[in-house]
Amino acid sequence: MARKKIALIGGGQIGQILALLAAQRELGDVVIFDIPQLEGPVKGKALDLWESSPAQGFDADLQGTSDYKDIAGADVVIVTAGLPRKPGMSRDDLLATNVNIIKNVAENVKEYAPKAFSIIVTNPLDAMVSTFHKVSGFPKNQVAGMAGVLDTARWRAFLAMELGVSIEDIAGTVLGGHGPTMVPLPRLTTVGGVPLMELLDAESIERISKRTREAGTEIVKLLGNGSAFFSPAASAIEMAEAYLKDKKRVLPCAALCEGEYGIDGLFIGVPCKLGAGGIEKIYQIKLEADEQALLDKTVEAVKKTLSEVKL
Ligand code: A3D
Repeated sequence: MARKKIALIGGGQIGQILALLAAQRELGDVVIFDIPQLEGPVKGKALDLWESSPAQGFDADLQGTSDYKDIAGADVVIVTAGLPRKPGMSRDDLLATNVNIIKNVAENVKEYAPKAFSIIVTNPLDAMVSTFHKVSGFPKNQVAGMAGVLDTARWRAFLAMELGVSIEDIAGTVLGGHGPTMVPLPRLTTVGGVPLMELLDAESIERISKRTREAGTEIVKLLGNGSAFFSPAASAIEMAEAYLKDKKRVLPCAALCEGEYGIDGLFIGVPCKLGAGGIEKIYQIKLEADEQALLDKTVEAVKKTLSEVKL
């Protein structure tokens, strides 16, 4: 069986970790695309990583390029092209610059890899995935935004830390837009089957929810120049793997809602089934009134950002 092909659009901080993880997991051959000014550096990153394959024991071809022709026939495209945040910036501050980048990326992916399952990571996430979908004209199941997997990973990690238990045993989900209005769902979070709300008091849960909502900003402040990259890359690879191996994973993704949760025509984080058909299903949760109110708030925030996108 021929190897799959993974095209990474953007070979910066996240792009390079994506390449490493895709190669280590032997998901397929990897092409790292960046702008012509960075052709040398992405070729260097690809070659350096490939030269680590004897020590790491993986078989995968790695190529750096600034020619979109090289992504032809990709099975998966992961888009990280665009500016990241600096301390003091909100994700929405990136909108004007990144929307033009995503337009250009979508046109080229449409031309050279029209069958690829496309995972968007660029911020502001919900507006960028919507822009990519509109410009590419791809079917809705073929386009997903990565945010919920990361937001949920952070929620799970903070809870494991608080409770002193294995990360493997925390299950839960975070809904909504990728920003300060995202909605962790404590009522539906379990620790090895034990309801979280029987293990922690309301005050502790609110403290951890708040840290989750602000987790990206916490990293931006610590790094001082740029935003998180290991955890976003690991999260996007989880989605790519679910698609390539038809795993039917249930993961929160920014997906196009057309009636689900009463949301119409908006990409936003919801639990999805991810398999060979891309986004195969959106799961609807019966929300309590307070949860629905938080979801309504995050929907308004995403709509507001989207209203500023000029295509
Ligand atoms: P960075 O290291 O700057 O890499 C971005 C790369 O995109 C750079 O190498 C640029 O040269 C390249 N690029 C710029 N314009 C184009 C273009 N037109 N075509 C192709 N490549 C281009 O950033 P990063 O990797 O740290 O972050 C990438 C994006 O992901 C940013 O927008 C972040 O805000 C975003 N991000 C999202 C999350 C989510 O959870 C959604 C988390 C962390 C970062």
